[in-house]
Amino acid sequence: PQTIYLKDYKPFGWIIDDVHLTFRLHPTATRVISRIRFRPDHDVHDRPFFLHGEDLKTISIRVDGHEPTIYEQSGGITVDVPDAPFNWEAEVEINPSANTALEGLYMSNGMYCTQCEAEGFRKITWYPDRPDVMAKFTVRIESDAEHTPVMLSNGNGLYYEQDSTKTPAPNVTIYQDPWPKPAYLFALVAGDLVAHEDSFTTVSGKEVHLAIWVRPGDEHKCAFGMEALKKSMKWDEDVYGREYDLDEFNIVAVDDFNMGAMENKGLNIFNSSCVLASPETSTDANFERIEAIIAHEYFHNWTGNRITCRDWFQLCLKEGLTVFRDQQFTDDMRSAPVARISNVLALRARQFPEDQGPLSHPVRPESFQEINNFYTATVYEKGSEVIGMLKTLVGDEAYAKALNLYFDRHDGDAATIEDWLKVFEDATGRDLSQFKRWYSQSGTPRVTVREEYAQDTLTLHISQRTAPTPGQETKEPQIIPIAVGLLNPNGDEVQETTVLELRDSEQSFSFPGHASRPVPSILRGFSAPVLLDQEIDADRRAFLLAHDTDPFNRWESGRMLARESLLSSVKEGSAPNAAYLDGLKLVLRDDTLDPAYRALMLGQPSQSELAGLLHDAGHVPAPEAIHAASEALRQAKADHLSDILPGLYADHQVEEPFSAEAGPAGQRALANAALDLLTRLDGGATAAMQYTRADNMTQQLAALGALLDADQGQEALTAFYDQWRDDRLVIDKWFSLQVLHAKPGDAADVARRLTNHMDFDWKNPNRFRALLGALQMHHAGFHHESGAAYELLADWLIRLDPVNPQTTARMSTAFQTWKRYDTKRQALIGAQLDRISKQPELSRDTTEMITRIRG
Ligand code: B3K
Ligand code: ZN
Repeated sequence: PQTIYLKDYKPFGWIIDDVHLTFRLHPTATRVISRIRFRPDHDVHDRPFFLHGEDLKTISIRVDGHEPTIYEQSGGITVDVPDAPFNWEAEVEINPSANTALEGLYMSNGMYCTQCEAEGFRKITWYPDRPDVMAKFTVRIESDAEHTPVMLSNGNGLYYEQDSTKTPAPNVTIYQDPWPKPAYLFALVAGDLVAHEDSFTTVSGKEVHLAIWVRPGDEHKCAFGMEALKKSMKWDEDVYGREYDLDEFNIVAVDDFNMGAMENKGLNIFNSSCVLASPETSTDANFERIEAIIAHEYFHNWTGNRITCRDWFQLCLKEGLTVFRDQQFTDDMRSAPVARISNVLALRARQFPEDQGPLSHPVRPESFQEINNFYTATVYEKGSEVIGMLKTLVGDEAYAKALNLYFDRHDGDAATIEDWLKVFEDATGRDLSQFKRWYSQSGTPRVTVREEYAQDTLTLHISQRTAPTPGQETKEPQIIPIAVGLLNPNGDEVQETTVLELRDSEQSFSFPGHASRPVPSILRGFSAPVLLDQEIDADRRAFLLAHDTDPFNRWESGRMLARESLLSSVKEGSAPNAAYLDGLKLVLRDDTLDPAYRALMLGQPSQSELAGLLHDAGHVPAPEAIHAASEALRQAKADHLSDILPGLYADHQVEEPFSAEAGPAGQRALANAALDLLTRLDGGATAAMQYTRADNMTQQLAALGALLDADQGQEALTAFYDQWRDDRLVIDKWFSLQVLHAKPGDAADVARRLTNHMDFDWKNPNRFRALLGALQMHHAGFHHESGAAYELLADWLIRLDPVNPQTTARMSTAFQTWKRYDTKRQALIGAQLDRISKQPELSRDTTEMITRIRG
């Protein structure tokens, strides 16, 4: 496959004013007619006229009414065109039913839908399918009213005509989008859909018609998403001054979708799992995720659509910023400390392994073979962290000023990271050239802090170092904002949070005037996405766990105690740390603390996180030992907290009717965290009771998981299936849960058995991920010494690749950590990687991933 480089960027060479598309829908032979007006871009008019196209059956192509000379190229055509404005007309035929890759125009349960980002529009018609070519689209859709009573595209609906006197009754709809956009934001949906409708009046008084479109029968699952949408619209006006810019905003739920959702202009398309919600079928975690994703896609209207990316290397320009904005939104809607901890947990679980392994790449990559492989935790989540650091460094006011400048200066542009940083430089007068390294250097910086106390002064000697990553042997120092506070030995804060700017490889920062030695609380709020090494003993951690005024660092102290306790039991077989258990009990007893926060306190580092830490410290992680230590710590917590668990459980039962708000959700989270431990004491008695009484999915699923842990779950599992067999999203949970709660030695077998279940519809990405994604999340099961799970996953990746390369490539990241493990496991995984890469016609997506993972 060909490698594309950022440094080779060249503009297209022509400008498009208008695009007119006509779709004559047919499940296996859809006709797409395009009429486009091109004119030379005189600044850069020195290259052949190249249009992308893939899997298109060309019926006709005309340039100014004549058949032009066409040269076929890989991935498209070059065409002889005049050196002056001209009219392009093409008719192609495509087959939506055969499109299992779910990219371009495809069918999901009899419904037509599209996914064009990143490069799917080229599967619809000949076009310059690149984000820097922006045009106004008018779309005419023709079909019949019986199969596709509802037809939607971007922008505003202009014209509808259904003629029921004819058979089949024709249906014609025209949509017009007044805003120029790149082709990746194009969307079309047609099918038998029903709407949950509402409206929103914007700050300047314009009424916007809102609709969430679903299959008949799912209407009752739309209300929560609609509320989330209205809150997002209001929040973007209040906080960023951004108003919506069309007469309608449509969301469509689709069952077969490669990722979460897509921000197509005025017509967001969602994986049904990321929009449909009801208390009976969705967990609190689902509700929270749905709210965040609806917000994320809506916020893209300004950060992504009005201002888009010049090329795909700039992906973090829209994704990092939009994640940052949706995280701010969640902070405002829910508890900010709880949200921050959850974001850091996700960053450590997904981004850190990526950044510290063979797939490490900068937030703005410099080359790729398949851009879909770069919609990563690094581009998204680290991309957001980078913006958070920028905001910390310049301050809230300057951030707001820079953002206003960004919207003013770049509205309607396809912009770059240079443009983004320039608005901050212009708004603040600050030189951001060193800061830019966060975009170009990959890897997680390791920050080491040494303390010195003399003459009433505490000095922090701080150094930074980033290990080499693929393609980047040496690293330059980055600017790292380190938020620090100081506590005196009584636990009172004597220095409130201040931000140290670490710029050099080594720097010292002094805090004079402390007659007794203060205890520093370092990297408050996780002010930078780094690894922190600190000389600190268990007593000081316990002190911070009891007294830190920064909620993130207070949680972090407990986390570090748990981490150290686990690592020493894996390495030295030591018993769980008493300071941790005592400290935890104090926190859990403190009723002034938010239940959701206390629930997070009860968690402990995952087994794969521990494997990474052991590897980091020069040990070879043994998955079975890590599993045993994790289980032992859970049991120790259950024993140590046995006197308070029943109370915690009982006091956090929600009596009021279900609400997905943060308050009651936090109570359920704490009760369920207590249940998990209680089950280790009562053998599942409480869980069985909860299962019978549960009237919402959060409680039903937690009870079922606890019962499975106690080996009491078989009956409930069958009942659960019978209850929910007709609800795809719930059955996804049923698949995942059985694998996640299997014994390590059984996980692969359980998963293999489930692949034979009649409901294992493996071409549906949600179902595939539910089962095989759960297997890779079960650390001890996936890495069981038999190698059975490696083989099973490889079998299914090989099977899925010709059908859906994007999902296959993404799921192959399960192997990215393989070099951490012992030689026997490396040989087992290596053999599977070889087997995958030897498949004839392996997709470009999977080839690139496997090649990078093998290193
Ligand atoms: N922009 C889309 C992701 C497209 C992924 C293409 N493989 C969703 C989002 O980030 O909002
Ligand atoms: Zn996004």
